[in-house]
Amino acid sequence: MLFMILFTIILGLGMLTTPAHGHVPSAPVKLSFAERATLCTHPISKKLFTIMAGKQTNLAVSADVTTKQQLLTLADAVGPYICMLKTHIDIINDFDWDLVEQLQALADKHNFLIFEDRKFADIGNTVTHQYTQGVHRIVEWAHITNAHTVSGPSVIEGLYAGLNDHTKNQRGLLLLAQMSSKENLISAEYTQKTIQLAHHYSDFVIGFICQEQLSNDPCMIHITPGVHLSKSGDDLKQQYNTPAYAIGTLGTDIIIVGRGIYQAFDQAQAAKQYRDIAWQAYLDSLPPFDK
Ligand code: S5P
Repeated sequence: MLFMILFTIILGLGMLTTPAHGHVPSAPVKLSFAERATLCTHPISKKLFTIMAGKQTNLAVSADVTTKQQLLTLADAVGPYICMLKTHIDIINDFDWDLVEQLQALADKHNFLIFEDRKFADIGNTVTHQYTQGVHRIVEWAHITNAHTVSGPSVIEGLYAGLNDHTKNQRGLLLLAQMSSKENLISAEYTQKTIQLAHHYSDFVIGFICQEQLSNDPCMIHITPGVHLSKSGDDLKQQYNTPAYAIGTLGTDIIIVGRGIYQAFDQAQAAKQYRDIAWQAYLDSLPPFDK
């Protein structure tokens, strides 16, 4: 295994930035999540890969519900099947700090990370305040958040400035390198520059929100929204790929599923179904000696 890890690092270093849009030629050796947990030093990457390998799940549920009770009920129902719960905390009508505490208790109970999908996009000074202040004080409870890179490196440095001695190294950032919506304005060059920013700030940036594998650095995690059991869309230009296609063909690590799960009659059963398909696609993508 040591040989494999060294080989992959050497290979990865040669291919750290690969062309966006158009597939990265798949690396001859793909590491398992367990191997990546051993290799990666950022505590949040390590924790995430460890959870994924231990619980056997590469599913994140997007909890786009609008009341405290709906959010807690969903988190408890899908908790056993997910590595990460993604929130849009600003759509909760009756938000209070008790919700944060109950969510943290559920994350401990079921062993998943909390990802607040805040999509920060302002200058550094503003995002420091948005991350740490206001009603939600995201930095205090979300293990992971994300940012657009339209304002350049300032957004990353501003969020990093919001960390204190307690949260430093206990928070991870994802960069939006691609989007799922039809006719979005992200160009191949923007994606490429976002990949470079991620590598440059890898003591804080743990990966990407993207539509395909973008980096061969095994410590960069690829997380993909726009996933549904059928290749389809909605009437507001969302575009869906299937779980098997996202993991198996596009080479991503984690799928994000929202309506496909929280609108299901049986949320737990739907989460299990998505988890089973996505996990099998991951297993199928590993070299035979790693399974
Ligand atoms: O490109 C993106 C990025 C994100 S984070 N496309 C997305 O759809 N998302 C988020 O993923 C979106 O904000 C929503 O919370 C979730 C997709 O939800 P679904 O109901 O369409 O599965």
